[in-house]
Amino acid sequence: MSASVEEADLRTLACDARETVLRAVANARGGHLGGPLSAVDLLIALYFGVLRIRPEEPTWPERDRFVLSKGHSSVALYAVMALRGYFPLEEVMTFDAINSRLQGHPDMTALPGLDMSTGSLGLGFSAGVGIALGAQLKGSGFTTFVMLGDGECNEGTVWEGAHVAHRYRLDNLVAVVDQNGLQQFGWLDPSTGRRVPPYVGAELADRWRAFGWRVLEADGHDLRTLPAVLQDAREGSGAPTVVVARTVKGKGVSFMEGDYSWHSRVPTSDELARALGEIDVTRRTPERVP
Ligand SMILES: Cc1ncc(C[n+]2csc(CCOP(=O)(O)OP(=O)(O)O)c2C)c(N)n1
Repeated sequence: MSASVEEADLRTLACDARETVLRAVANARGGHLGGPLSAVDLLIALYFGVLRIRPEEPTWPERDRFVLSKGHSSVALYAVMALRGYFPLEEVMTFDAINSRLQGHPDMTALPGLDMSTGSLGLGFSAGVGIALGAQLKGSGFTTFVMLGDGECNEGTVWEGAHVAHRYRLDNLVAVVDQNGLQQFGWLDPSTGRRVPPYVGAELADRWRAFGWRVLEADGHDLRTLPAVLQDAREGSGAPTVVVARTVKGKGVSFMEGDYSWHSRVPTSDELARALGEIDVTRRTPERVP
């Protein structure tokens, strides 16, 4: 079932997850960092405060479903699943190895506990809509949560799925958008040389609203408030709900934050040591809001 964990513990768990993400990508010499680090707090809030799951019984029929549609952030999901007890934390160090269950993009045929294989942006969300529709038709009581990136919301399939979810009044479906304002490269603003966010200001929330969704907005790093917002999201009635969560790409490591070039860069050993040092300071400073 959902674990009841204090906010201070959630923050420690988030530090543990960030450390694991950094070590796993450095060890694999490949993978993504910016998107996984922006998603960590949302994943911690979901897995430790919201999802009704049984890690020891991953196929429990009544479990809430979770689909990481931004599948390139798999390493963060693996870190959080391991911390929640699905498998040993050490296994995350096999990330992306040829025979590992923990592939660069989630493979549900390899790892129990995954509800969908993802990686092609937009498709995981559509699958989540289908899972929720199936549950509605069968009268099943679980909620389906799907996490997307804001860059991913450029995909046409996202809006086709959003349309269908509203058409069938899927109030058992919650989308969580990790709105970190950056994608892989994105669009360049030639006048400033800076990257233009996929959606500016309230534009993204307004679009979901225009598609008939109930919209909740949140600080995607505030573990004091996130569990309650995500809990509220599952209480929708008559409409699907989206949580548009403001986040920072590369969150937790100062020299990665807000820099799109860390989307999928591997840290040098010096950069890794500096990054882990920063995570450690955050872990040992309980009053510091990361
Ligand atoms: C259909 C498809 N096109 C392109 C890619 C390559 N790709 C992987 S991640 C990414 C950027 C995604 O941006 P966003 O959704 O904002 O993710 P985040 O910033 O959270 O990492 C792209 C283009 C892909 N995985 N799937």
